[in-house]
Amino acid sequence: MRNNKTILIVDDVHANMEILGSFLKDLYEVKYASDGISALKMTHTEPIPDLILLDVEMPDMNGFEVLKFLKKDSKTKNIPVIFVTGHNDIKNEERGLINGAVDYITKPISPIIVKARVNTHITLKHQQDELIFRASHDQLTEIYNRHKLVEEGNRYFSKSIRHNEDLCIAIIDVDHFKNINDTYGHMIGDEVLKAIASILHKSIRVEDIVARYGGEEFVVIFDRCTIKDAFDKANKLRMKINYANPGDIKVSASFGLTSLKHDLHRNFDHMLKEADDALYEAKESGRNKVVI
Ligand code: GH3
Ligand code: MG
Ligand code: MG
Ligand code: MG
Ligand code: MG
Repeated sequence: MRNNKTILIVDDVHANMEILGSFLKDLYEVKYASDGISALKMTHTEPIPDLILLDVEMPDMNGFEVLKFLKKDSKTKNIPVIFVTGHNDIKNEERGLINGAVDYITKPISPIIVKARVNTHITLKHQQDELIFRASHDQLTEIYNRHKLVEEGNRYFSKSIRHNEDLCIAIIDVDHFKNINDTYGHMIGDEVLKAIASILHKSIRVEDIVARYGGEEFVVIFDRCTIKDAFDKANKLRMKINYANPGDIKVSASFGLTSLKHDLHRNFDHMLKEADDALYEAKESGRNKVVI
């Protein structure tokens, strides 16, 4: 059965590429590169390969060098690499595996063995991707979960301290959400949460972060953003939520906003605490507003 996975075959000898391609192309999308440089380029163009079959002996850049570049780049370091080579000495196999190749196949190749090994590593990679996604995303809204928020929050915090940059965060809490559940039912409540998550996700810049913090609470991280700009952005988000009327239901949310004070804040948790205090004030003073 054919699936939507892509395999990149890298070999300087055209006939070798064709042999491998001939029995993989019915099962996978196959891309070809005849040298290291074009192979590395192809790992950055869609469709990104899910697995690479890599020759060792190639002019200009050999397979080990290609592997080294792949491992150095966070975007490509998790693509499984299988060496397919005429070198059947143990030193090369050791070198390939120690440097992070998942497998090492020597010629002459058996199509059945190549297909089986490729299938094993494609499956493992798929399962790993699935686990990473589930560990970092909220199931209902599919935006980042709290675990990922804390991880990213700490990363943004350190980066902002290091480069002396502005950083703001908002905690957003849906107003009287319990009433929505009580009036329309929990399922409709879920749809409202999904709609709000989608508004937030679509409205922020790529460098910003949005996560589901808890039940009906979200956090937005505004990267390199002054408190004045973050206040404007938060108000725009608040109004978008007002105008959304998901399922014809009127919803609003309160925002607690804070900025990183380089001399005061020691970690991301302190910012969360301060944003939460501001949120409490927003709730106390009438809801549907942004409080700093
Ligand atoms: P306030 O304006 O003070 O924030 O009032 P509220 O009703 O929004 O706050 P409260 O904390 O009393 O209620 C939050 C509700 O959110 C209670 C809980 O059942 C509901 N909730 C939490 N998670 C989910 C969820 O995943 N789906 C649905 N439908 N409801 C949820
Ligand atoms: Mg070669
Ligand atoms: Mg709440
Ligand atoms: Mg509450
Ligand atoms: Mg609430």
